[in-house]
Amino acid sequence: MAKNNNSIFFTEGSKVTQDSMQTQFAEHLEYDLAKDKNTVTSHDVLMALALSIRDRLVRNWIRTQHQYFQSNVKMVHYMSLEFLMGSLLEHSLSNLGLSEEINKLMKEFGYDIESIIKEEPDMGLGNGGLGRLAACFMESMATLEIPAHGYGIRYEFGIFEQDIENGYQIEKPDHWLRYGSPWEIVRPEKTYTIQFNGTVTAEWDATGRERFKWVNTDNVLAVAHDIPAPGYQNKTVNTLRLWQAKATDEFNLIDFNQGNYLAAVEGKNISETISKVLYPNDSIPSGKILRLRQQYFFVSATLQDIIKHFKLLNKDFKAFPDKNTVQLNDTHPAIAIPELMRALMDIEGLEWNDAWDITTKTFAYTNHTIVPEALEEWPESLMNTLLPRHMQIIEEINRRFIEEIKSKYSKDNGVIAGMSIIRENGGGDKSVRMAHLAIVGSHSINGVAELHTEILEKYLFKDFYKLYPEKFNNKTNGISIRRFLKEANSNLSELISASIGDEWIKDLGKIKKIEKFINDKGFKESWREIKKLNKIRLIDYLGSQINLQVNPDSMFDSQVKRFHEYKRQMLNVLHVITLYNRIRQNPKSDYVPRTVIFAGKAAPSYVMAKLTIKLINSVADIINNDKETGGKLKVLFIKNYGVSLAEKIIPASDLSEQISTAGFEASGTGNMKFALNGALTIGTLDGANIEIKNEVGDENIFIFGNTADQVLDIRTKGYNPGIFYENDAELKAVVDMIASNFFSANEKGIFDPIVYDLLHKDYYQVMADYRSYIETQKKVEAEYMDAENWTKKSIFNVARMEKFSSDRAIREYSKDIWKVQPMKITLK
Ligand code: NBG
Repeated sequence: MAKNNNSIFFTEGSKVTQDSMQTQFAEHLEYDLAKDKNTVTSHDVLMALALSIRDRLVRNWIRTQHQYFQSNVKMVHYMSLEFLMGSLLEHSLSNLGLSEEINKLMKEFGYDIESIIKEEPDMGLGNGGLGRLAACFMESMATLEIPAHGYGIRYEFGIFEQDIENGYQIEKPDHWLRYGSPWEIVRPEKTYTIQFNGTVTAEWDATGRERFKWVNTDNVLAVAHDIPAPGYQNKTVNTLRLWQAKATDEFNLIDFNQGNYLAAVEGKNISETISKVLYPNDSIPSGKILRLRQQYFFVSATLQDIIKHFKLLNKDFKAFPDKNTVQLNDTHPAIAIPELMRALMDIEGLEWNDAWDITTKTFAYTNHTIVPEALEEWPESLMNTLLPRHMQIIEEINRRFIEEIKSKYSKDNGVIAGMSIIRENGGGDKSVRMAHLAIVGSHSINGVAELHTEILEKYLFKDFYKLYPEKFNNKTNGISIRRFLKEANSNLSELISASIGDEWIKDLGKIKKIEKFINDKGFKESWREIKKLNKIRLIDYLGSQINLQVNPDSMFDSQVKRFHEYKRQMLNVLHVITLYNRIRQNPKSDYVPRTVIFAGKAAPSYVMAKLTIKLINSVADIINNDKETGGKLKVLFIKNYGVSLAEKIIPASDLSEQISTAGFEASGTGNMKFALNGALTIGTLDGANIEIKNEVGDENIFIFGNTADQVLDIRTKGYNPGIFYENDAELKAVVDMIASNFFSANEKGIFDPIVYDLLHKDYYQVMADYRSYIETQKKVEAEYMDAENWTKKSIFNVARMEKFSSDRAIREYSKDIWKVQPMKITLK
């Protein structure tokens, strides 16, 4: 692009001084977008601004990559099928330290930065916690100057857009790339061939060794698209490399030669579907062949990329694990284990033992869920067709592993069958347990909160833990402080910085200093004022989407996360109906006005989760239109939850609902985001809630319900939810209302499956925790009435969040698992 100051964007008499940012902006508008001030749209403004910001990132990006290369540094490769990045403009501005300057500049040009930011579609390449964690980790790795790459798929369609029609969730495609992304840079030179299907041949080489070849395969190309991942106000810019599937040029020759040109081209479309769409399932399996193709596609491209890079700088593969460490984000990329084995043996010519040693030293595996249906298994028949060489390798890994079990651990056939990578399902039907493969092929296995890791060791992977105790470790999750406090809650972040300085942004331990203000009236008033401003900002942001009056002085009580039965949005609904009944029965009593906020998507195939969304909307309809409840209770379902919405809802919330059945939420990260923004948690002793409680102190959190041990105990002894219904009049009234179509007069019977489940199954023990939850909500109200006291607790929550910074998590991964050191980028 030409660099001059004669852009047609500047008009005569413009007050703007033409320094480089202004020039860049104007030039991008003119030369990249071919617009002048008469034709410019808000989308053009976004693009031009983003491209100008990217220009600023690029120099450091090149320097960073160059310095990594020059010093042949050990790299972290974070392999993840999901990266829920959210929007990048505001974040890049903040990390570059340009927010104020650009604010001013845009104002001078007559634009409002807020609306430009709103224009950017979220990069929603993930479902929920797991994908967002990957994004927070990218940010922390860059901030801590850890040499790292993220590797994933450039889905053309990210997580679906959720609409609500007549209370039901409707899914619409998320065409985030419709008008192109200003952030990505295509790297045609980084294109790799990915093989599928075909057969395996074996021949003896000159040294008398059997060599395997994977031949007659169907090939697809993987093309790299790079996104910059900048650190907070340093020079590090790491890379998020996303692969796009492209057809090879090898047309189907038979079709082609017979003059059937179109049929020949059709094959191309099929191969390109690999990177079309993200599977919208969170903690439930898809089991689809395309999903396995996606997994292998990005894993193979990534390993080819890593190996190619390695060979430019190193000769001996033994050094591979000293230069590379790969973190497998759940089992989704676990096929990387046989793929690296294949590459090392079949392509690079290494022997099994050497290849295995390198492989296990390279990989580390993070488990993110114990929900049994989410543990991936692939049918052997599918693997044999799609990845025949990998299936052979897996069989050999398993054969050797079983030998190891027998010699070191147990000869019991039951134990062996339970640990085997290949599950025998009877009748010759077999499947590959990806978690077992990941455990056997990695040197580290971690859970994401203390309780979760304990559950892995004690139950889910008990035998593996006994066999390999040294492999297991805990790494409690964390969140990006920059994104979720500094950017999302700029008012609070300014108040904090004005009071204690801004070191907390890079070192969250420093935020403790705000504890000295707990008795400072002015500080506390500002604290409350900011919460109220954030509520108003949220209401404004939602605009016409909500057609009811929301009271910014009411308690904002939020449960925002994916819909899943174990997360128990149902329990929250039962509380809402209970409150409604109490208000109707005693309208004159004192109530804390509440706005109960729900947001979240359900997997399109998850019937119960979708029905829960419908129930919430139906309950909201009745309650919000009942004059009796008026200012006391409102229910809000905010549609299309995503990162940008989270950044608005969380800072506006007073109460954070973290009410999963104990033992099921591996960690949770929303819980951390709310506490960091001064919301108090009502929650079970589950996931990271336990650690939050330990940090903030029992008096600053509301804990209720059965513990994980009790939940298990109840289940083992035989659980009868009907008893709770019979013995609790208030609960009975609530369930009866749902059953008698109080909320579904026009669609009678639609909630019958919910009622049936609550009374007869209730796997997640909603009924068992109801009473304790209701009583605890009562305590919440009492505490909320005392604003001074509540504010104190809110401050304590924020002050004690050090542990939940993703910087802490990344430091632990770097030291304990990856063995990597930070590298300061010094190149000029
Ligand atoms: C989710 C867990 C959360 C956890 C995130 C990040 C999956 C499969 N798991 O509890 O449910 O916080 O992972 O670790 O998305």
